[in-house]
Amino acid sequence: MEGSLTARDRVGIQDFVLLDAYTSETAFMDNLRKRFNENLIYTYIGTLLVSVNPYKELGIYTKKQMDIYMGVNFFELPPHIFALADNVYRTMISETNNHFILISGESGAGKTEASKKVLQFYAVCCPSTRLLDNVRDRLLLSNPVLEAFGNAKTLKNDNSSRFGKYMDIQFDHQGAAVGGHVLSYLLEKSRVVHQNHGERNFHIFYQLVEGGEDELLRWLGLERNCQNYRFLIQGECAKVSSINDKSDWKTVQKALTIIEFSEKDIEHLFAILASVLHLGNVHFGASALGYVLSTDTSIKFSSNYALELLGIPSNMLREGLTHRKIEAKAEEVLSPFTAEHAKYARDALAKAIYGRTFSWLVNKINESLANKDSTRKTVIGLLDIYGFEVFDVNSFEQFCINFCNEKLQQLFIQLTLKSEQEEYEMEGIEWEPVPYFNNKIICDLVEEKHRGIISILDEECLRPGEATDFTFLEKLEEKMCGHPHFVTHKLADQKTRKTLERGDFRLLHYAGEVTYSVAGFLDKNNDLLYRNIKEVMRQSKNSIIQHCFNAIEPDGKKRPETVATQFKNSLAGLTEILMTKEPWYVRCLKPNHCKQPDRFDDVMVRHQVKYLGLMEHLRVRRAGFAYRRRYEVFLKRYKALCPDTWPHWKGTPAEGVQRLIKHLGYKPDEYKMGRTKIFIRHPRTLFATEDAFEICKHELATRIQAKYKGY
Ligand code: AOV
Ligand code: MG
Repeated sequence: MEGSLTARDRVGIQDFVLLDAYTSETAFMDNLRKRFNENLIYTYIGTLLVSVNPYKELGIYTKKQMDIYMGVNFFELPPHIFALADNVYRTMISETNNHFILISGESGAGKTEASKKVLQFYAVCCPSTRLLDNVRDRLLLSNPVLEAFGNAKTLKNDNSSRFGKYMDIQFDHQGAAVGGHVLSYLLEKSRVVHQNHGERNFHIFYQLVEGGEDELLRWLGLERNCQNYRFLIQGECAKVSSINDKSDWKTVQKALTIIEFSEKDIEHLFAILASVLHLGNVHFGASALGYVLSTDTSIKFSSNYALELLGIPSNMLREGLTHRKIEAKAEEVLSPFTAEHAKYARDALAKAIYGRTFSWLVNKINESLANKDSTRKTVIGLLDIYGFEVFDVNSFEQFCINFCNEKLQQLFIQLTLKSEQEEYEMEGIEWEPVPYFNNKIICDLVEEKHRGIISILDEECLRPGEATDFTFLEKLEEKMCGHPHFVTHKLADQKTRKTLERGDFRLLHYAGEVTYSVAGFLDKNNDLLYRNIKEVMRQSKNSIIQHCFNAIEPDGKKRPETVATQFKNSLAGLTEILMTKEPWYVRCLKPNHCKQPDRFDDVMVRHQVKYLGLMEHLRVRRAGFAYRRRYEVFLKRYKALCPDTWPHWKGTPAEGVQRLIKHLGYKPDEYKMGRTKIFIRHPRTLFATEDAFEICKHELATRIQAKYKGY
């Protein structure tokens, strides 16, 4: 394919490992740019796939393309996400073990698109029985539903994931996709009540208002005009040219039926969405003393609708939104809120309703994807989370998202750069260490017990009334002072050139520096909902709300875990899940900031190549060995290829392997013998051995057949 010099000059090299000047970042960039200009967005580093977002349809994801890649050796065709998917699948079948594909890259780099392509490949290409056809449809259609409720337009990406998603696809022993399971991570629910300029609320709201049938809207008391709803227009961009809310609505509706949501479920789900929009329009007037006026007509109008839709007894919610219940001397006293306070209660309720409904939705999808038979299955996990993001103003949400990316980078480092090099050392293989930046120091800064930023934040959340966002910042400054990745406004000039506002702190992340504004940190971390509002919600006639608010709450006395701590723990859980599986990587790169095709911003891409550690990965790959097998395993599989080792080898496995590969004609630079394993440098060596094995198996079978024919 890349035989002639001119072709190679034009399209570059499809595996960076084969690059002559493999240590040169410039050569790496040249190759990447060359290929991008030819619409070749994929390049390998060994088995790792690098992908550059083309921001245009390339026509490379058709059924025909899938057929081309199905069942073909990894390096025989041009790099493609389908080749990776196919390779993972076939390894899973032949080794009957579990795998996961880690898709990473910053916001807008193409993670979600990549994960969808992988899922489509499995749904279309894996064998299936007619019985299981609907599993494939459900797997595929879970995506538009989750995206409608969990994605939104941000300044970085018109379809930005605002939750983290890990999906297991389960296969039976014949390789048919038989089920799935989704784990979701921290939804950015503050978006329900607030959107920055140029951003939108979650897609589903616009889909409903734009696409909902007349009758449905009438029933929900909604008008077909996003401008009428405060929760939809704060970003002043309800309409987005790249998004067709109307047709997306149709897709989601169809998907909901195929995933087997009952008519009642769907009705209740839409009622919840509408009630959130109505809640957003509840306006609180204030008395001369600042207290909320519960006689205000807008409260009545909007909240009547909200109440009706939520199936809540009249007046209860209104009271909950405008008064606090205080228990005094065995008596309950209602104390009125200020208008400010009432707004806060309203927003907290809208967020709680949406957040809990989202969790309900994920559960519902899981019920529909669950495979009930108990035979052993193997899985391929797909990890698609929110990418690293930096805006003009960054808040608690970005802090959590960027921490999550920091953790995934740590996982990547541990699984590739660190453990790979440690293994060579352990096996006694001569090795020139490749230096790399280990971001563990930043992970620790955020999550270390008793000392990290999350712990300090939690401590402040324990001092209601006394602590504020600013006391939190003061504590941070006091405790983190001098940390190489933490900058306060006092030290800003010394460490970075840019100054910092009071009220901000800056973290030097693996992917760059981010300035966080502390405003709202305590509140978002606490995520409190007034008790009497919760009680009101429990009485709802809406089955989803009822379910969401009646779920067992942690023991009243025990303090519920804060948002950041919950998130930290769920990420630790995720790491544990992943560590038991065999990893594969897709590293997505974003070519420009303007979401435009055919623009390759050198500085920007080079920065990503750097922080993703691609050069280091290439160096380790290039100097290292693509395959390794324990001597016993290698010998057991291939011993039939050598008369000395077949059928039984009496010596040590290492000696047997030595004899075997000598017979096969391995050259000295193709392999190394470690303490317990043989290391093979290039995949092609193993492929050749594997081919010989196939022929040998075939011959053996023919011989046996011939022998029995004689009888
Ligand atoms: P992300 O998942 O990495 O960002 P997406 O996968 O949503 O990014 O990609 C952003 C947009 O880029 C998509 O909506 C497409 O328009 C375009 N795009 C990405 N990959 C391709 C491709 N292979 N071919 C054509 N267009 C593509 V975020 O979720 O924001 O971190 O939180
Ligand atoms: Mg995404």
